Amino acid sequence: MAYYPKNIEEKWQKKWDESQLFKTGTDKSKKKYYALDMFPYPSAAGLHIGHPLGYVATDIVSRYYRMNNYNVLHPMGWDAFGLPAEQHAIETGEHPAKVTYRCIENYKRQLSSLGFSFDWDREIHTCDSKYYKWTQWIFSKLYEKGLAYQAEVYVNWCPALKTVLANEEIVNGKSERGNHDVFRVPMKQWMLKITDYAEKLLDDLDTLDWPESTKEIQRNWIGKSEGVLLKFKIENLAEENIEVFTTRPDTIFGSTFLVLSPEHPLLKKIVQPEEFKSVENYREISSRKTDMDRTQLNKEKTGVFTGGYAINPISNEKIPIWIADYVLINYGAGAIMAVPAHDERDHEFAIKYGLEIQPVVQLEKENSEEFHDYKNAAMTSNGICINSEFLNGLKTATAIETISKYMEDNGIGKKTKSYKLRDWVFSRQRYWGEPIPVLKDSQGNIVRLLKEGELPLTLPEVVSYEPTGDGKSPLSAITNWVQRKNEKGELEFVETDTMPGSAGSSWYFIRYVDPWNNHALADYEEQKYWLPVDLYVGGQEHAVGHLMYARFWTKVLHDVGACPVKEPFQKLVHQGLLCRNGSKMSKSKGNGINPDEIVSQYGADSLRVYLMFMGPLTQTKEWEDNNLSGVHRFLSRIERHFLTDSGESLLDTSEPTLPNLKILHKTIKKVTEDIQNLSFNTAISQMMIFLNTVSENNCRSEKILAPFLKLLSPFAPHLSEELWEKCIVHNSHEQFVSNANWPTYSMEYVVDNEVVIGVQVNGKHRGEILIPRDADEKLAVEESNKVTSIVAAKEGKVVVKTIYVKGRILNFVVQ
Ligand code: ANZ
Repeated sequence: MAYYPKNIEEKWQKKWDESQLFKTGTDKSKKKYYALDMFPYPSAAGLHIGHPLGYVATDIVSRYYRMNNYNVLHPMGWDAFGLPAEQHAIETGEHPAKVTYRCIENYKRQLSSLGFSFDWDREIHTCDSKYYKWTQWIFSKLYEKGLAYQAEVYVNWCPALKTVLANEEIVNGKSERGNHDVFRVPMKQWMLKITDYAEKLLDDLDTLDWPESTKEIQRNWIGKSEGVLLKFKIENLAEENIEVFTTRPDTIFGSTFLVLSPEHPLLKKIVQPEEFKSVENYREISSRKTDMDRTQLNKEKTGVFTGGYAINPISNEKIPIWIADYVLINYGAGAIMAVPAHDERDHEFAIKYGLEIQPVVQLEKENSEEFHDYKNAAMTSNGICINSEFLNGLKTATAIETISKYMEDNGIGKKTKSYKLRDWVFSRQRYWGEPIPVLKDSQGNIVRLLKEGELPLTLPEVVSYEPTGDGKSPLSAITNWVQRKNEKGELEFVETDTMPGSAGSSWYFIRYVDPWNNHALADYEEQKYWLPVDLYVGGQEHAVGHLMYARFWTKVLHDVGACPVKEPFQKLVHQGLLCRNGSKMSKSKGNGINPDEIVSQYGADSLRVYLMFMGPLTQTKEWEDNNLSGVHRFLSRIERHFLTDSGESLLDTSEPTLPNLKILHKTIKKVTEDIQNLSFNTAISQMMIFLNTVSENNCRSEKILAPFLKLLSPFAPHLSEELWEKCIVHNSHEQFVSNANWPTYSMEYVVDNEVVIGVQVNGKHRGEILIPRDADEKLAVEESNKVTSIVAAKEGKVVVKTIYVKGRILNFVVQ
């Protein structure tokens, strides 16, 4: 009888379900463990093989902690709002909810077939109004705290999709979906002031057990710079100043022109009539470029002269004002003092347009090769000021300090911090998202937010899912939903923008703690017990977006007293990429793997063990069909070690022998530690060694093999459960191996007390002895006297010297 998993896997999934084995524990005197996967967006394509890679890992950990008597929270749910379902609705007319729930059903079937120990009683759908009531509530808290506001901002407008896109939704300047053109246009949007939390988001990274590379990505995304905000007077425009942000105020004497971003608000006043046309033309061209395109260092710099001049506030020299799209409106002050001698971009720009270049920093070491390459001076940030009047001779750091103070004292500049982090554009002109709970008057002014008792503000039915041509959400066409009469009989208008996809996923980990609460987003005491998440597993592609937003919301909720923790995810792990034939698996490349096929051919346990055996969880790994069969054979061999061909138990109740006890205890130790370190591949290797050893020793002792099944069960839960039932359960008070107690090891079997060492006579190997590792020379010699080959080699000779190295060797020098 070959190992045929299909029947036993379905049988155990049903039994676990019926006996509610994985229901989250409620006895708060126990320790807790919260193991979380990034919940999926249920796409029509179904589960990708990359999903179970992370899910198996958290499932093993969850099962391990359950068996160690922890309360384990291991939930699953759905990131269910989003563009694909809506696009489908536009194309087919089918309600996005319908297609979403159909996809969810398929995902759930697929996940269940893999034997995951999720507590399905806590399943969350972000598109369920019972859930998004609280997403809306959080929005109102953000609003009350001044963290949600409306502003005209430059957004990525995609005319073909008739919607605003997030930066993440744009690839190479085109919409990720459909590859359409994207333009930068100003539009009134809801914004969340994540920048208010920049400092906290930066500082608290140090407290997290996250991959260093992800923390670094977040640090760069927040992009803190310290510098000076400096005012330049404008010629013939006394009432205005141009502000620039610079991190190198020490180079002020080398600033030979100013550059404004093409979107700069003062541009209208500065530009001279003869330059109108070229400026307008240039603005139009740069509006098509994304920030990414504009800031790439290797892109050729372009720009135009405005006709206007500014006055350098320190040297009082008159310098021309240009516009160029390498200067971003959203960073610093949206304008720069160009220092072409020392800034690479400014240098390229000055060369191209024939602008003056004035070196003001020199390298410290005159003899160094780079000395004459003045461009390098400032970039290495350890030069000496030249051509800079009272700064001459000062080292860069001191010069920055001196001139900053001078600027502050003279009211020209102000020390400041600047962040690359931008406020979060929080509105979309789409149907399939959380309605923003705001009432406006006929002029579009905000009247008030809906109160908690008025939430949820649910989505109405619409006739068309298409955004209106002027960029409004399809909700704006539903007059009887949009218009309401207040007590005074006046008309009020419901906001028609909806929230972006990342809203619901920014707090779902809190809801799992208490998912059916109607009075709060989750009970505070429950949160105190369960949060933060102990282990969060998901892809590194979320290093900024989701992982930054979730941290931000958690901090805000903490500050309004709704959440006890400041950080949501204590430990974060990214599973590695799965490749096949050398490239990342994907549907479009045709090298994908459908988990359903693997499950029906090899079984879920084989897939689970194989995914973990491929290599370290976090590394990129290559899919090999042969190795999958190898893992399947390993599980078959386990089955045959326990059962006869007709499925009878082969185990006996004999007392275990020492070698079998040793391999068992070593295996318990290794598997235990490896699970704690998420080193699943090495845990599996050890279980393979175990199987080889007990097979060679023909060991069928229940006392050895029952604990082994416990170790195996987080990895291959179905097979373990089946063998437990057939071979162990009649002798055990533990009905399911899945919630049996995790085995413990004792050091006496783990440490190898005895060693075999070679014995030489005059340097020649003559035999071996088995002695305690720390045996003294006397005992070693005594033992060697019992070995005839050694005794024979010494026969009739005199031992002149005995050399003994503990645990290594015994050598007799004889004459
Ligand atoms: C003069 C200067 C001289 C600068 C020099 C650099 C080197 P980080 O460190 O990334 O914050 N800058 C300021 N605002 C900008 C904007 N909106 N778009 C593009 N560039 C901008 O960079 C700060 C530096 O980037 C600032 O310091 C400014 O150029 C430029 F040898 O001022 B610097």
